[in-house]
Amino acid sequence: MGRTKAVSKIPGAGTRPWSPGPVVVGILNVTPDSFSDGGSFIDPEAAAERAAAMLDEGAGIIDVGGESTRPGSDPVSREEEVRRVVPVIERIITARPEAVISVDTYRSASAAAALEAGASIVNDVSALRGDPRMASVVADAGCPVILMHMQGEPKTMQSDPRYTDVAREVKDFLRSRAEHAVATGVGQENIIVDPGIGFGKTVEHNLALLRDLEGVVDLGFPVLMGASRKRFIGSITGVQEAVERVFGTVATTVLAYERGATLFRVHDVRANSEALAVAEAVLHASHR
Ligand code: HH2
Repeated sequence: MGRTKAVSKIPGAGTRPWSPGPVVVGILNVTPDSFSDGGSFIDPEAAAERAAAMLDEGAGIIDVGGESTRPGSDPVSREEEVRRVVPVIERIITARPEAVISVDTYRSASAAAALEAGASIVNDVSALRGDPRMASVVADAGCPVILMHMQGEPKTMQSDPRYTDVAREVKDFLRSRAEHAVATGVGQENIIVDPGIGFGKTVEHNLALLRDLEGVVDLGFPVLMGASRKRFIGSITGVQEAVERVFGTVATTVLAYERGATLFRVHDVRANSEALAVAEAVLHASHR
């Protein structure tokens, strides 16, 4: 299933289809209703051009999604999701055969179609809870999977999120989902975890998760941070337009990198790549 990728070895961390060091994951929403870029890339040609631009700006992975999971959003059908993402993945791979693509879906059939079209990572915001067949699709493909924390469902998750200790509860959830994934045949080395910034969380919950990110990092899996342009940044900075929240986003990227996250799912690839290059040089005395 899918293509065989050139892989780089990260000592002690298995074989992964991306390079060592911080990785920028460029967001490509092939949707009419995503919260910051909805409607911009619904045309497959425009989407493929956007992917190429993000690769040129430093993205190591392109995350292609066909359904918005913003607060209050409605699900789309599996057929519609496949119809949106597959032609885009095919176009990206034709233009850039070396591109590493993740598919942002919780549906096993959509994941399987995307892997067949050339994706090589599954980004599942439900952490394998949304579809009982997802774990076996990922296990059979032998591909990496992103397991994300979410309290509730997108339609209602922001109505009244509650935790006693958000950092501990998110960590415990991710540990148990990783254990479930391994029990169903997913390779330990193929697991990436994500605290799910903005998914059933208040501003304070998001800030606590960023502040105490080391707890999630201590699980021993690569950690992905997905704070790009999200509402909590606007509520701190006062920037109402999501597309203008780039400076606040960069702050989250650098802080999360310093705390041990290594993958950064962002809309503004160049700004975050440059910030990470400087952070990497300071923290690890390494130039790219
Ligand atoms: N956030 C969104 C979607 N997918 N996947 C992971 N792993 N982590 C995230 O934080 C995450 C995600 C929501 O952001 P976006 O894709 O920009 O918007 P929308 O859901 O409206 O398409």
